[in-house]
Amino acid sequence: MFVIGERINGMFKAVKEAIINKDKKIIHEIALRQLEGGANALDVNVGPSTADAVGAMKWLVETIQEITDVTLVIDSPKVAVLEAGLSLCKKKAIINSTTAEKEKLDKILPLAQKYNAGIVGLTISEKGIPATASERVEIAANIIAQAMELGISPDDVYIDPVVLPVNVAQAQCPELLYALRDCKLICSPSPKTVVGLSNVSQGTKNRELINRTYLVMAQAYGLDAAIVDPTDKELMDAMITADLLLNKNIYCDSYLDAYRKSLSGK
Ligand code: THG
Repeated sequence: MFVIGERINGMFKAVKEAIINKDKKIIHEIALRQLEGGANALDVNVGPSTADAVGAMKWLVETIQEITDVTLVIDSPKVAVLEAGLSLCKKKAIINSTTAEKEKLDKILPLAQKYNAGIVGLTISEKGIPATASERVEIAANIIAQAMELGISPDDVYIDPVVLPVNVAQAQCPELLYALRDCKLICSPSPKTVVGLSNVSQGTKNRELINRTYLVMAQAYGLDAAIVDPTDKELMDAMITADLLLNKNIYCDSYLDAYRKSLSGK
């Protein structure tokens, strides 16, 4: 599983304050804690209420790159903020995200091409988020077709079927799993799949339990990458164990330690 750390997000109070006060130390700490927990990449999102979102994104990307060269996932609904982040990334980045809405695809796919970046495609059309797996797959196929027209390879596209909170959209939880499975059949090479896991438990009790149970289920449906909290040790243990049972790591009694050691060796 490709683990994308979710914690550098202005929706969290500590990050919001760090952006306002230009406090690099806080951002460095949050980045390092996620990498120690097992993150393979870091999501970077300035949050919904930042005044100068372009300036904040530039500051976050530069600050993070002072201490790590890990892959950055530049997360914003605004094209100008995405480009500000991408232009500073030293390593191949991932754009998070476009929808299948024409206006967004027309602006964001050329950015992926220009910066040779991966791109997350949300299965959202002009009509919003669909209710069924098959509609999600149809929207995903649209995004991939448009990307391929620009010469972007399907395996640089991460389809995100959009996790919704179980307390408001319970029937969507299994539909998302079927979409993860069926998106793989759209083309060869297949697109990758990704989810923003923590959405599922927003506003619920038992958040951690719901998160880790759903992550393991999604892994069984073929999920490739997930935006998660890598500092949640029980979540990471469940994730590593699910990969073991899917025959993605070799079994030994100390497989949890072995997995973590293999990460720190990278
Ligand atoms: N898909 C893609 N990108 C995404 C999402 C997605 N990026 C953002 C988000 N969803 C994934 N990241 C988070 C980060 C935090 C939370 C959920 C998803 C979260 N935050 C607490 C809450 O809302 O209750 C905030 C608590 C606090 O304020 O301290 O749950 O789906 N491609």
